[in-house]
Amino acid sequence: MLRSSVASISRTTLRSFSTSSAKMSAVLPPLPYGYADLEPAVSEAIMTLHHTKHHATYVANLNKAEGDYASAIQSQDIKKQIALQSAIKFNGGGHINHSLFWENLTPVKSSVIPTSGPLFDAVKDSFGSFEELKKASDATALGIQGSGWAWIAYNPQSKKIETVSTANQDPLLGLTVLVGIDLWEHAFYLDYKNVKPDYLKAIWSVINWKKAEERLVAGGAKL
Ligand code: MN3
Repeated sequence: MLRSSVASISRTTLRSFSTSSAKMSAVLPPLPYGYADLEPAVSEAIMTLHHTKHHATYVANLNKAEGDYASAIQSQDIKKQIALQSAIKFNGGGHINHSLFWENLTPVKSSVIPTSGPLFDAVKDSFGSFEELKKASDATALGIQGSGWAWIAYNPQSKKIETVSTANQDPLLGLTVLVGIDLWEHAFYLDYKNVKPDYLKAIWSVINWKKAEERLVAGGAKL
């Protein structure tokens, strides 16, 4: 039984009904904090650009591609349907990934690594400690060639936490996302230039471990 990362975001976060057309369309979710609230880890400039430009563009392009896809189904244009699939994967993945990412970040003062509970137990069981989890997560993130995402995820089959990466905007399928880390240059270049280890150290200081634990429990971890 495979689980999709989509399952860990509520449908209302990703979509809303448009009353005028009664069509479903993706919407840009608001950040659960202010644009400057992740400083000094992530600057207000990056957060503003990343959310209002990058994520907003994935949402707009996803809606355009899905609208075109619906038309192509109506006109039974199979070639057009096939041609649209990469745009749906790229922009749909971008929307899913960023929606997960914003929610698994939090201001430094509320980023507290747990010392007991389901997430603590699962990390201890899979990695020994949060320090070892960070080492594994960093190694996975630094192993990405080009643009992509690093994930800390729960595998419901092995019942272990794993660190994995996906390329481009590919969403993580089959595992429950606990934490996503954007490794596209637009996520860090303004603040950290090419020094990815400094970005990874900073992002670790703003991880929302409460959200990660909620996702772990919702993902079916029995601990
Ligand atoms: Mn991004």
